Amino acid sequence: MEEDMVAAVCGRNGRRALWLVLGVLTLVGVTAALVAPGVARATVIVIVDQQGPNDETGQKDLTRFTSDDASPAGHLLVSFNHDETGFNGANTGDGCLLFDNDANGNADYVLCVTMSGNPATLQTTREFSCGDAASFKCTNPQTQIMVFASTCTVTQTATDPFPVGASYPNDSTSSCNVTLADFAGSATLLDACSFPSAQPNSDPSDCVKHSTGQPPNAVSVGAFRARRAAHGVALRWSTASEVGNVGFDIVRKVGSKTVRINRSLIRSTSMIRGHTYVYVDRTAPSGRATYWLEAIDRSGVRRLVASAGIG
Ligand SMILES: [Ca+2]
Ligand SMILES: [Ca+2]
Ligand SMILES: [Ca+2]
Ligand SMILES: [Ca+2]
Repeated sequence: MEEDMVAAVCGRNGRRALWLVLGVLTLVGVTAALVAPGVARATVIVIVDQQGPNDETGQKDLTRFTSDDASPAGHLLVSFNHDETGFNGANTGDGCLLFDNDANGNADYVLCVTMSGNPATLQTTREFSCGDAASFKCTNPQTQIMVFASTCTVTQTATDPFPVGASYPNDSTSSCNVTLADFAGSATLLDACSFPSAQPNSDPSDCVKHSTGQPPNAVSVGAFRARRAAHGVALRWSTASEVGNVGFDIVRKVGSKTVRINRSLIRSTSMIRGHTYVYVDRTAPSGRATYWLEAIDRSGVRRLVASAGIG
């Protein structure tokens, strides 16, 4: 049963509550396997489309974005995926990464990629400053930044998070090395969105987090992280809401082999407020692995809501 031990801790008191849980575990003689200080950092945070697979069609459909929390100083390594691996004729894939640099949750800058061809390749990379009035588009005044140092590449990668996605497991991935000096020295990645007509001040066609029409999943996951710990891999996730969600399963993928690592459902601890969960995979292999977090709602519908990799 120890493998199924989950700590559920609320918001701002999370750390204190976590150590309380650790203390209780020690008291009852359980080997502490939850997050220990000094463990290796996860390198990549992955957010999958919060409205699920294929919530938009064709070139509009994005599937995920990533942010590397071990990026070199002065840079931020980020990426986002188009579900399609290529586009026919004059069609283009247009998507932007939206960044906040003053912590108010609205976009101050966007870095935009246009790709074309089959398989899709990079056509242009553009940067804009924005009006800081929305989290999902570059509001006016939108000003194109003509000289910048950030760079992007477009390649096809086997990172489609959705088995029912187009050309699974392949997506077109825009990988960007953001030079923070372009963005007045700091930037937090808010979202990735596709836009019609390559105009980031228009309403988005599809975003990874912001809903563009489809109802959001019952559960909204802010971040899902995997970190190597003393007794396995510690998986930590936070939710903003869990309305109608009954619990979670975690699936580990190594090579082509997938296995559910929790023996019984990891139950949601709240139906309204968000929580932070920690689960330790005690049988984690030493090499690379990908973890998928699945949410199960009251109707028994399960949705992939996040994934995380460990090297
Ligand atoms: Ca999508
Ligand atoms: Ca795909
Ligand atoms: Ca802002
Ligand atoms: Ca979406």
